[in-house]
Amino acid sequence: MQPNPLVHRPRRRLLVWAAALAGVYACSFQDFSSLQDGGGSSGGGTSGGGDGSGGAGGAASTGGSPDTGGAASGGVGPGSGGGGLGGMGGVPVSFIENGSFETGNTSSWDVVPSSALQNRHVYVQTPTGTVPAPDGVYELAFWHDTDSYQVTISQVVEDLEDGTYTLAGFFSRGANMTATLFARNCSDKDPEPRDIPMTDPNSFTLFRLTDIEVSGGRCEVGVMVDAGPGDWMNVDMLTLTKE
Ligand SMILES: [Ca+2]
Repeated sequence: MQPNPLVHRPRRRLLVWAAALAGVYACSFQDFSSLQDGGGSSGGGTSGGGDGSGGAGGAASTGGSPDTGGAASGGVGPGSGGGGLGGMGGVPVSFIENGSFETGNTSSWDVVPSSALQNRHVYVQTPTGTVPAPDGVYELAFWHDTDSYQVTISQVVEDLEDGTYTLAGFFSRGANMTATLFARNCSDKDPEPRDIPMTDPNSFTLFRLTDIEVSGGRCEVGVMVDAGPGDWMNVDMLTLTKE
């Protein structure tokens, strides 16, 4: 698989990233294009629930909209500092660790309740259907065949410059569940959480929470799910970028 553009990389690899952004790594570049150009979604769809029941396959792609298009003003790049990548064409940095779940697990994320992992209400998987993950080989999945559950997966990002940020991700989900994208404890005027809409089950849709004001360097971002038996959502490529 091609290098994942969203995990943190040592800066000595900037040339590699530059090559990736230039389109040498076509697979990754497709995702960047969606982010940069405001295209609706990438990837070929969703794998459905943990048993693969939703994986209808297909290379569906949805168009952008004001709500779902364009996660960042200029794409997402490597690094964990706050300085951006001067001389790299203004490529913004995603400050989220393991936002594409390419560790194969939920490392760097807080899962509440933690029993949701043991109970397999949420887990990292390789797609179980024919539809690839939007980025890399792993995706986050919420699904259980018999349980109703609530779970939050979040990450406290630190050492942020004061400013305005956007949280974005690729989502594919079925009916019935409630899922929200949130940012909290970022300043005294946190944005309202946004409901992640139901999507075409055969595609991922880029969805974002904008105008996140950060003051004081810290910001907690994540996804909250309230689901019943059989409800499902797959998530990939979560990013937090400075606007
Ligand atoms: Ca991934």
